[in-house]
Amino acid sequence: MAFELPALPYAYDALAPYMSAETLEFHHDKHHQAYVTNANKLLEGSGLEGQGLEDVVRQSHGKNAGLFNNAAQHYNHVHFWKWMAPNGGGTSLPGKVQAMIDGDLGGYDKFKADFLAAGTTQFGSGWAWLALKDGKLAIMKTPNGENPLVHGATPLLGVDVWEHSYYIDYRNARPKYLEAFVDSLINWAYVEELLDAAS
Ligand code: MN3
Repeated sequence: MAFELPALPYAYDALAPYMSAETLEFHHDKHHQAYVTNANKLLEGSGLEGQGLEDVVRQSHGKNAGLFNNAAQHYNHVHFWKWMAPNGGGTSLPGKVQAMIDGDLGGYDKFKADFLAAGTTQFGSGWAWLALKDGKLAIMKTPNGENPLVHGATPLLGVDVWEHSYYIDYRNARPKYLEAFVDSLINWAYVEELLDAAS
């Protein structure tokens, strides 16, 4: 079962001005496509053919670096497109995720500050995350393609901090990109959907 590049769930210009059509054209059509193409090549002969994407990610971790990097990035980007929506962000969150952010992370303002700090301090390429671990929400950061799946946690929200995600729109200003992501792009309905599925 070959991996496939999913279509973006919105038009290329739907996230402007926070993320431009040019960024989405390069990021989705070139970068994500390359992860899919490479993962499919590396899956052949790996012994993991026929496994689902999450299992390929977990089982290749620490054993098959090439396959892991590309399959994990495919997983991360499949969700990344859905973690954003036109008119996203804001402070009006669905009930369950709001309650857990209040209970586990000290409220929305502290969540936002800690999530931005995780993304800002991830040195080099990687991701910042809101994840469910042992029944509680946690903020995490990971290098390169790594994600919470390989740390026994379920990713609920992730932001790509590779330069290809923000350099066209924000140049070197990663903190501005992260702030726009939280304030204006997060698809909280999808975060709630993943939280419901995981708990
Ligand atoms: Mn990316």
